[in-house]
Parts: sequence; C-alpha cells; structure tokens
Amino acid sequence: MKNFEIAKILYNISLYLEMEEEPFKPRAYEKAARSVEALTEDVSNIYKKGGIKALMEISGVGEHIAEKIEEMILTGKLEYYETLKKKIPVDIEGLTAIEGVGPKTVKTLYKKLKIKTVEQLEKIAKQGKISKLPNFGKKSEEDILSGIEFLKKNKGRFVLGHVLPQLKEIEEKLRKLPEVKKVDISGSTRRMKETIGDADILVVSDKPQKVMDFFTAMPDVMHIYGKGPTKSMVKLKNGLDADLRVIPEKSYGAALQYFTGNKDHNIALRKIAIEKGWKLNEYGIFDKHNKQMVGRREEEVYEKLGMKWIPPELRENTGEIQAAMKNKLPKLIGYNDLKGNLQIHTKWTDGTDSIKEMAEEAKKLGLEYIAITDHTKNLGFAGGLDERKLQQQKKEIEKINKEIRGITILSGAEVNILKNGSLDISNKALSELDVVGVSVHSNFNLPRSEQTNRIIKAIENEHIDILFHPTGRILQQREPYEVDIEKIIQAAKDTDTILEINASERMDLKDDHIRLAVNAGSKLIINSDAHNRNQIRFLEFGIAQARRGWAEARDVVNTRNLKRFLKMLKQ
Ligand code: DGT
Ligand code: CA
Ligand code: CA
Ligand code: ZN
Repeated sequence: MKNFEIAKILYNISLYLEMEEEPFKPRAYEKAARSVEALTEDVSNIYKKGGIKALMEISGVGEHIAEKIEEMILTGKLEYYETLKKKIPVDIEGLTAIEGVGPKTVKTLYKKLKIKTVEQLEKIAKQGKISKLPNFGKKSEEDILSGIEFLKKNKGRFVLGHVLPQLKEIEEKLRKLPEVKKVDISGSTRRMKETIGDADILVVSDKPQKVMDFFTAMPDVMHIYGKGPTKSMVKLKNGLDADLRVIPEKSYGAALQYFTGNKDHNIALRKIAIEKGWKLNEYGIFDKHNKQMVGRREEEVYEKLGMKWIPPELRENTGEIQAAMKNKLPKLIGYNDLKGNLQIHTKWTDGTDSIKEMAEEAKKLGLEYIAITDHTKNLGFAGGLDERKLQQQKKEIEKINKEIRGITILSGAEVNILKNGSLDISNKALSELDVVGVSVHSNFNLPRSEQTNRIIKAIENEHIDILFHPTGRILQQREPYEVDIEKIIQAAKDTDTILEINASERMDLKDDHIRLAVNAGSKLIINSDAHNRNQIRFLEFGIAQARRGWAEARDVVNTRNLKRFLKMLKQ
C-alpha cells in the first residue's frame, strides 16, 4: 500500500470515530494521517527495514496505530476500518469534504434522511428538505449547496504537494531504465501549479516498446486507457491520469517546451514564429522550406525566437515573453534560498511533535532558524495558549536553544484577530516574543470592507510582524474570505508588516497576489505552517508559488540570515 492509501484510511477512521463522539482518538488518527501523507519515504519501506518499531518512530504514530499500519501493509486492508464502515455505510470522505459538513452532520443526515453520498445530499438539499431538519435552517442548506458547487469546481484536479512525490518516484524509475535516455515531467507539474489536472511525461528512447511495457505495468497503475509505440495513457491508483510520450531526440527540446505550456504561452510563441516566417510546433522551429532549425534543446527554441529561456513557473503569458525579449526577467528566488521558517506548530497546541523535534527536522532541511508560533487562547479547539503558557513556552525554548547546535529557535505565536480587529493576547505578552504573526480564524463572512479594516487594524499593532495566510483560503476546501487585497498589501507596506506565503494546503497568498505585493514593494515571507515535522518540507511549494508570483530572493525576508532577518522585523 502507498502512503496516500494508508493516510486516507487513517483519516477516514478519524472521521468515523468523531461521528461516534469518541473523545481523543479522532485527533490521534488525524495526526497520524497528516504525518504519513507528508512523508516522502514509503511507509512499507520503513516497515520492511525496521518493523513495527520503525513505524512507531514516524511522527504521530504510537503503538496502536503502528499495529494498524502493519496490518494494512501485510494484508492490504484493515479489519477495524471495515467494521467502522459497515456500521454507518456512507461516503464519509466525500461528504465531509463539503465545507461546514462534519462527521456529526453526516451522521444526522444518514439517520434522518438516509443520505449516503454527495449526489443524494445535493438532490435532497435542492428539494429544501435539509432546512426542515432540527438545528438546520435555510442558511445551512444554502451553505451545503455552495460547498458542493465549490467541490465540483475542483473535481478531477490534484494538489501538487499530494502527488509530486509519487510522480518524482515514477520519473526516477523511468530514468533508471537502460532504454530511457531522457525523461521529464512537463505540463502544469513542471510549471509547479498549485493543482494539476494530469501528468505529462516525456522520454527519449530507442526502444519505446520496452518503456511502454514498463510504464503500463507499474504497480502505481490502476487502469490503462491506451498503449501505443509513442503514447500511452494510464490512470494511477491515486486517481491521477498520466500520459507518457516518446519523443525523437532531435525534437525533445521543442516537445518539452510545447507540453510544458501553458497553452496561452505556447500560442503567443507560435505567433512570434509566424511573424518571422517560421513554424513552431512540438517538433521544433521550421523555416519556410520546412527545414528544422532548432528543436533538440528547449533553450534553443527561446533563443531562436529572440528571447531568454523562461523559467517554467512564469509561463502563463502574463508578460513573461515581453520581459524575456527585453532581458528583464526577474531573478526568481531559488529552491535552496530559504534560511528560516517562521510558522511552526508543536504539541503545545494542535501540532504533533515537540519543539526540539521540529527544530531538528528544520536543521536537517538546511534551515538556520525557525520560530515556534503556536495558536493563542481564542482558538479553543486547538488548545490555544494564554499569556502564562506563552511565557512558559518561551522559557522552554531558551532551554532548548542552549542544548541544540546549528539552528536557532525564536519564540513566537500565531495570534487570533478578533472580530473587531483586536487581538486575543495582551501587548505586554507579545512584546516579550521574538516574532509574532496574526491571522483570521473566525468570522469569515464579514462584509468586505469590515473584513479588510479588521485585518488592517490588527497589523497596525506595533508588536505584529507578520500577517499569516492573508486571505484564508484552503486549496479545494475553503474559498478565501472577501477582502480588499490591494488595500491590505498597501497597509502591510505602510505598517512594515510582512505578508505570508503559506506553503501548506492553504497556498495563501496566491501567485497573482504575490505579484501585486512584489510590485507594491511589500515584504514577503514563506512559511510551512507545519503541524508535524514531515510537513516542513512543504516550503518547496511556497517557493514555487513565490516564483509564480515573480518574487526574487530580496522580496522574501526569510532568505536573509538570522541577524539580518531580525533587523527586518518591526523595531
Ligand atoms: P493541467 O493538466 O490541466 O493541470 O494543465 P496542463 O498545462 O498540464 O495542460 P494539459 O495537460 O492539457 O496539456 C499540457 C500542455 O500541452 C499544455 O500546458 C500546453 C500544451 N497544449 C495542450 N493543448 C494545446 C493546444 O491546443 N495548443 C497549444 N499550443 N498547446 C497545447
Ligand atoms: Ca497536464
Ligand atoms: Ca495532458
Ligand atoms: Zn494549527
């Protein structure tokens, strides 16, 4: 079993247990699921090497859950899960994916109206029967229907961070084949989009049949749509479609360019070729006698058209072509440029690992400093910290800093912005922390101007250094709240507050907003918002997002070393 399959079962168990109103177990299963899903190494591999003991070393996995994982690895299923499913046979995953629908709602809907699937729920909600249930009203019925609409919009797309490790693994398997000379994943994956529709893999090979045999027989494959000498199409077990194309070596660069896209970028390039009297397609650039001029290398395609090679993250036809022609492309922030990670959660609130474990992992990933930013008291469900606990935590951090080498831990907090823009922690307590972020975790439905002013009031506080996840969206889960982002970007600049690019599933700010912030000269920061140590690596996706927003290293404050970073905070 693959990590995502194990994680999914653990997560669904947490939903079933929550439905049964079990007190602590749901959180334990949820934490294990989140941790396994973020692991890069195969859990089956970990088990093969070190048995159940090694499983227990995975963040968030204790003895009981380790035994469950062992059973899944050995038998391909889990008796405990099968029993839970039989008791309440509903599509718990699909139904709870609807914003605002939790396991308890699912239970009520099943008990009262026999609803098992999202389709049934949609039908019954449209008939107006949900609003008639006790504790439900017209508003909750409307919310359910708009939640279902939002899900439909994302249907068939996959969060890049969820599928990239597996795609890279497939790429490496192909690279190791003696028949494969070159391999790349093109398409939206290469552009590092937040979500991808399907994976477009390209190879060069003299023995394409062998490559196709291997590709279609991989254990990752669930279904083969088609298999031919130059193109095969499969559905992977995680639901993602993947195409593999075999390309002649002399056209590889042109094919890589073409299949990386995006479509609008390609159309614009083709127009430039036509203006020069040439033809551009996935085989190369051809002159008026139909003779190939270039095509072997991607750089040559761009050069021939009179421009610098364009990093894939920028290829959206939003000005990158004009910039490349004038040699004015940004010097994008690099994937190894971050030195710090300033939003990290621990066991002190809703995280899974200790302060020290998070620091050790961050150090392993090459970071020089982190900030511990647990939730504050208004976030009851996360066990938010009050002033006294924050002070205790700061002492604990000081102690760990003396024991640990090679990384510095800063004290901090993720402070809640209350409805009126005030904060749930006293200024005095905040003044004692090294770095403080604020965020909105409640009242998502305020009118736009009220929401905007609420946030601006919060960042005007001299103790607040960072605005965390500024628009509140979560990929495929939650729409952003209504907010005047340009006004917030300006306020951030005026108040010297740093705007976060949150690299978790929030992916907030998004690329367009980052570009606005860069142009306005506001400071940015990329944080993982990790709730377990396996999630720290998600910084990669925040960097990708920053690149898609045209950000350079100088725009992002945590590319600086600790000393210089501290100087960029409000004094
Ligand atoms: P996705 O899969 O929806 O996340 O997005 P992409 O960008 O991977 O799109 P996909 O898989 O449909 O096609 C891969 C690339 O192939 C796309 O980025 C550009 C190129 N392409 C596809 N269709 C066309 C087309 O009609 N014209 C041109 N010029 N290029 C195309
Ligand atoms: Ca694609
Ligand atoms: Ca495709
Ligand atoms: Zn949290």
